[in-house]
Amino acid sequence: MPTETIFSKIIRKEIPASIVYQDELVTAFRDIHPQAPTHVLIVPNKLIPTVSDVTAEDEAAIGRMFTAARKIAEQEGIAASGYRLIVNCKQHGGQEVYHLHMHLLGGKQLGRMLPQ
Ligand code: DGP
Repeated sequence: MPTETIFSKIIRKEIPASIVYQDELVTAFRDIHPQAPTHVLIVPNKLIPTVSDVTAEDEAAIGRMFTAARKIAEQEGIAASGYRLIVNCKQHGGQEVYHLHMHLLGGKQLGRMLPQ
């Protein structure tokens, strides 16, 4: 069994977070250390540690992460100006929390995707 992270407690509302969207498959909440005016994390309600652990069974939840991203971008007023979606995977990807999540960043002109 994968080990739960703080994100499972946020999904179950056992600890506080600024939840902006939730349905039966995914939960989205504001990042505690925002790197842009809008910085929301979109996570599957099911504990999937990393992209490497995704299976065919998870395709509905993974697809929902994208439709949730579109809705949240509209709610946040950044759909027209654009935004960036990032999924970090394991050590070299810079993943800190081992509960799969998509970063939704926007609200300003973002810099280069990777440092030169
Ligand atoms: P990553 O490096 O891709 O694993 O990003 C993890 C993000 O999770 C990081 O930007 C900070 C955020 N984060 C970590 N702990 C908490 C928390 O307890 N609450 C919230 N809202 N965000 C958190």
